[in-house]
Amino acid sequence: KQSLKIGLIPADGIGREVIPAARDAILALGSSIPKPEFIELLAGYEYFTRYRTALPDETVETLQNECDCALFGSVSSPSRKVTGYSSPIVALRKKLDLYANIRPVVSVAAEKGQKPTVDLVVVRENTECLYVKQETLTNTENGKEARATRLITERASRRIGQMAFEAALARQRKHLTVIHKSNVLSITDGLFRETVRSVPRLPESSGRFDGVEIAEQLVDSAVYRLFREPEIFDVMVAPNLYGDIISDAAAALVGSLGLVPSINAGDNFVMGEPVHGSAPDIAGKSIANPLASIRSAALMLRHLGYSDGADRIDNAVDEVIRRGDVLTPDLGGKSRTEDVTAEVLKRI
Ligand code: NAD
Ligand code: K
Ligand code: MN
Repeated sequence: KQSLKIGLIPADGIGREVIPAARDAILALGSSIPKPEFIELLAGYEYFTRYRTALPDETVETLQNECDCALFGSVSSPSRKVTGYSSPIVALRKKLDLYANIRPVVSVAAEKGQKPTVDLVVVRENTECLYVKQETLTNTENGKEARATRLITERASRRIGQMAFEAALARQRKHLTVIHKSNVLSITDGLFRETVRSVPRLPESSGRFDGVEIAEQLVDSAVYRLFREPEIFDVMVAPNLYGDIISDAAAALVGSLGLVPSINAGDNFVMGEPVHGSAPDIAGKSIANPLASIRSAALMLRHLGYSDGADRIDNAVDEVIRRGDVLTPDLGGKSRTEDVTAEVLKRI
């Protein structure tokens, strides 16, 4: 391959401050990957306030027709209902069929070579559950009544299950925990649980997952155990909403949301994205932690098979965290976004 075409969608808030850091980390790899070509693309709430759409067709079409992969920053989705607005990241995941959201949460060991205490991967289903966003509001004699559809399909549960088993197989412990609440939601979560558990018995699995140990945990007690004994988890697979919540919770264990990367992955496309949102409380101050985005670039490259480049970025990030003298305020430091980025770049 001659070049790697990478769509950049910074979107809103700190997304615009951290996506340039991810771009620069990729550029710093030089000739160890195909020559990167970046294509800036628009989306987000601010774009919506001007043009009445949060995701222009041109952005989707360019991603589909021209890009090999992409990096997404973060979007500011308002908590109240805004007529005509719909989250562009939720839409992109569906439009590009990026059905898996893979979120490694790893603490950095104090010394090189030491084992991290938290070392897990959340594999989150990325297209359905409550995020199908089918909500209704009706007036009843007892006041308003709001309802939401929660969709769980066998197809989506099977393919996220397959992705999770693959993720577990690739790791040293080969341990997979299925997260659900089927003691209460026996039909929806029951289908998720059953379908994921049956993946090793599918004909196409042909025994390849025999070495993966499978466990399960109700979502509430999973969060409890995550805080008390995070080392018991290796790969966790969950429906969309639980996976979203668990990964933010796990981020607290490693010190900051500003450290946790993800990829949105499908069979034909991958999009790196920091787990955090647009952080309006710190946006515009140049103190956002760029490391989650830089790690997302590495994760994206690893998914595409450029593991040497990914290792170089990850090692540089780990070293900056381990040294601890140039960090953003979320990690107790006093440095600015661009200083942390520069520290990483000179180590790549
Ligand atoms: P958030 O992730 O934006 O912020 C939560 C807290 O973590 C804040 O205190 C913030 O300052 C801090 N934080 C997050 N990222 C950081 C970083 N890189 N460096 C330092 N500190 C960081 O979550 P929120 O405040 O609940 O949501 C804010 C907005 O982001 C909302 O509009 C929400 O809809 C949106 N959001 C978008 C995405 C996405 O783009 N995929 C994900 C989550 C939230
Ligand atoms: K994000
Ligand atoms: Mn989230």
